[in-house]
Amino acid sequence: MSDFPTNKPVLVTCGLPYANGRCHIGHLRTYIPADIYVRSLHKQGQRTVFVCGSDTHGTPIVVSAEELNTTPTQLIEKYHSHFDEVFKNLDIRFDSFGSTDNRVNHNRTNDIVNKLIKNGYVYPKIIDLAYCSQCERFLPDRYVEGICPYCESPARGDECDQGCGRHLEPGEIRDPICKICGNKAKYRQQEHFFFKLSSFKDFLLEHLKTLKGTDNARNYAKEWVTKELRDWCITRNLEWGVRFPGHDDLVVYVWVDAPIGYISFTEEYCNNIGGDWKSIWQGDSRIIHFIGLDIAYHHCIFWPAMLEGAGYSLPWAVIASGMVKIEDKTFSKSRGYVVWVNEDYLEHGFHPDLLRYYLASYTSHTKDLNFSWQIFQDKTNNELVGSLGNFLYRTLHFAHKNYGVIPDGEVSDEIFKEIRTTINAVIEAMDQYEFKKAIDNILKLSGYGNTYFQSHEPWHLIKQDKKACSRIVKDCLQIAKALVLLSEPVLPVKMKEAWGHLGLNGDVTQLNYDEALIEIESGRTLPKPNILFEKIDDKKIEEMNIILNKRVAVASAKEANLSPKISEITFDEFKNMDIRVGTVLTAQNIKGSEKLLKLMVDIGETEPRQVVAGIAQTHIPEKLVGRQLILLANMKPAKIFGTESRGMILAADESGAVLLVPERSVNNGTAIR
Ligand code: B3M
Ligand code: ZN
Repeated sequence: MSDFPTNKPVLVTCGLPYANGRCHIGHLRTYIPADIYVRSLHKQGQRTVFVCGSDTHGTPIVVSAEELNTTPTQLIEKYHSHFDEVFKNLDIRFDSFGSTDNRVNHNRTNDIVNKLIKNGYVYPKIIDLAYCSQCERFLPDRYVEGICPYCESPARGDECDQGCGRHLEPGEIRDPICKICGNKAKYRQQEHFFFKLSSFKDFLLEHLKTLKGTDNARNYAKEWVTKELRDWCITRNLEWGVRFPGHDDLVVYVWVDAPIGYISFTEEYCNNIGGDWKSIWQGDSRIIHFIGLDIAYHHCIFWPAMLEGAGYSLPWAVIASGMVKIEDKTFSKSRGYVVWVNEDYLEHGFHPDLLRYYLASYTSHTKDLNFSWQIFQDKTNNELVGSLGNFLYRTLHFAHKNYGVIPDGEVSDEIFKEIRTTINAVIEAMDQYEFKKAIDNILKLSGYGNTYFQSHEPWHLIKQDKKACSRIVKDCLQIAKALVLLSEPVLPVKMKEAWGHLGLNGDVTQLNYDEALIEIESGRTLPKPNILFEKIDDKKIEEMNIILNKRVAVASAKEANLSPKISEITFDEFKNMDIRVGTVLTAQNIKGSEKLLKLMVDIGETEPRQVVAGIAQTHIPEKLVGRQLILLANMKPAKIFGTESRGMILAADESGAVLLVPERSVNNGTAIR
């Protein structure tokens, strides 16, 4: 048995999803096992606080907001509620799903950063920063792309995401390119503030000796701490984020305020229920972080050093999962190897429990998980339908049909022994964060039950010796009760249903594993059971593979088209383009956008034409009024940043927009031939 329960609440967290895009099954690689783990702790009588929330700052947010022509606030609101809804639909039961842009997190971050400053762990330093002369701005993190100086792979500002995976400090990336305009960036000097991570080497080596969780995270961190521990730049030139104390032109690096979200979400939750968050974050509760291995550095090195430097409790365990592959290909949204939770799964009517089962039972938690629709069908049909579902249904159906109640008799000792062995094996596996192993033990009990039922042939026995048959049926019902309790953390919705089929009261999600060792009560009415798991048919899987293959094909075609291969057009096709001369009547900035202008243009029609143009960074609106320009008038109308645009201004794209204009003034509406 594990050394749980402790009498103090255990805090379990999951890495915070960036609120800049939809939830895919790669996200779920850690969220579902974490939820299973928390449910399993509950079944051992352990109190827990389970928190997560949206990561709402940093360049992942602001770059996405610009690309989507929206504001960071609108973007994070949209995707915060998206993730919150998806997690609820998948029965991932966070006690608090917060946002790092909540006031509590701004305040908590301020408290911690001020403590680090006061304790002498923060110092100013002039550094070289990528700067774009075209966009006239510094280029923090994902605003700059280039080459990783360590492995020569293409990398983005603060992370070598396609190569060695290292964290990159500002100024490290080679051949920097501005992500916004594509221009070569230069380096310019600017004062920033550093966290003295290097002074925590001895502390971290000690911390990593006692840190529990998975070896992959600990060993990765140990290697880095031993090899090199560089101070981290903890400020950025961004408008959006948590202000760095005393510097209105700087915000803290997102990896400062994001993990502090674990504390502020705990604070929010405890404040709501009248609990004491300090007993967790400044006490001796266990703090357990579930993350992807790609952020092990942040969680095993940077974060504990920050906590130590500011006088907060340290993580007790870090559990790092392997990555997700799709059809054995590296997960990649840009190449189409992605499975979206809503569009590709829930909206196709697949039950959430089936995906929970797949993601928890496919492989060891620290290994890479391959998702394929074929494997999904096989696991559902062979394991859930063929083993667990089959045993539960045949037992309950036989008992309902032949007895209508839980029959008399005593459950055999052999059965209780089998159940206890399974409970211990499941708890041991959960303690090792080996969810597949836990589920394999559950399936082993289900296999034992199927063999027990089959070998005693109750359908014959009932004709020869009803009393003996009652015992067998009762034994099988006890096994069924145990299976439902043991499977609830993985299959919460289906096991709630199954608990009802056993005619048992109470909420199975609130009952301990030990309930399985309490003899099922004879005489309780047994309702007619339904089939818990339906087979997934080939046609459905074929349909899902077509969707995935189409997505991959479109992505690769798009990638191919990125290379400038402009196909030829005929004169007729050119004649289909309605290109005219027009005069600008009005020109205004569009609220919230740095790039867009709304123009009203007279193109010789009764009504002026409204057009949105991405020329705000190269043209002053007032100076455009009265000027003639060239407009493609038969573009399909589009809504850009909430503003309708009916046409396109023609400009040469050479380090920003250079407007095409007629060589002399002509009538508005004059056609270009
Ligand atoms: N938002 C997502 C990632 O890099 C990042 C995690 C923050 S956890 C504090 O995986
Ligand atoms: Zn690299």
